[in-house]
Amino acid sequence: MNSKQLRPPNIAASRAKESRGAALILALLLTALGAAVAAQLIQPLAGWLAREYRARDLNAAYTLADAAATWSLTVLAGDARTSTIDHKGELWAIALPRTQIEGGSIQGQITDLQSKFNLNHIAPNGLRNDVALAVARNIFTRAGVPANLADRLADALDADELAIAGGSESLAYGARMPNRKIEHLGELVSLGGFTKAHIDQLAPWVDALPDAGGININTASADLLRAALPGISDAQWAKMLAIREVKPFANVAEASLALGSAIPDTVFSVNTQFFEMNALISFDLVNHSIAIRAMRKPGLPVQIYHRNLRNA
Ligand SMILES: [Ca+2]
Ligand SMILES: [Ca+2]
Repeated sequence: MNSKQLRPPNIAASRAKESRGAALILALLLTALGAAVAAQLIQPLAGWLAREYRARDLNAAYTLADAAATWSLTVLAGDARTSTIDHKGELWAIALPRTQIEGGSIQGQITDLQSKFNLNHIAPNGLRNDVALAVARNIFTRAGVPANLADRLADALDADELAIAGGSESLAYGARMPNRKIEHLGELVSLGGFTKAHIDQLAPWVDALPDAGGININTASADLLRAALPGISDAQWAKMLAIREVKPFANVAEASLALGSAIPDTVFSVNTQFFEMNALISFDLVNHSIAIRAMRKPGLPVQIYHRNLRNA
């Protein structure tokens, strides 16, 4: 029953038909057997019907989840054909409001994962980017997480065995560092020093993407930009954000000009390669939330690299 191809063509109609069928069976049972005996049969029948409905709702949810994934890939591919920058005025950024569909509803939204700071950008291909590390330290501080944990993370990500503070990483941290990128924020705890509370504090500001990729200056929140680049006056930020509101930046140099201060183009960009699509799919007996992460590399088809479907 789990096959995605099994979605009935008309869920509402077939359900109504089955409900009528069930009522008819119950009526016949009551007449033929008398209420006392029929009651014993109703319980298992009700359980069977609930399972049937649930299976059908699950199939419909799977089908819709696939449709939502396909839709987001199509929107992102279309965007790549028509623009070289990414900003919140584009089609992909428009949320799909809760929409009634046959027997249920769907709502969804694509978000730009590079509107946050990508922790793996601290050491692209195992090579530490010290400007990105400085930005990480600023963001950690703003999030209330000790800045020296950004150094620990940098040592854990970079390929070498030399601790930033000097000496070997094994000696500095009491254990050999993994020397590879992280796949999700939860991994930070395994590096030592980080707590679950630190991860909760960092989560609004950072993410872990499967590859290097800097902060998109067109989509990052004002709060994140201020945290990443401290020491710039409110007036400068206000001017820069007002310009961005009217016309997204075509490159980082343009953004630097608007800000009146140099923004490092080794950490910031004006486009995005990693997106997440979140959808909520609801039927009578099934509520599913779907999260899909997609990678859009220049010149390549948009690819799903992570998929999570769960009961909401
Ligand atoms: Ca775009
Ligand atoms: Ca290392």
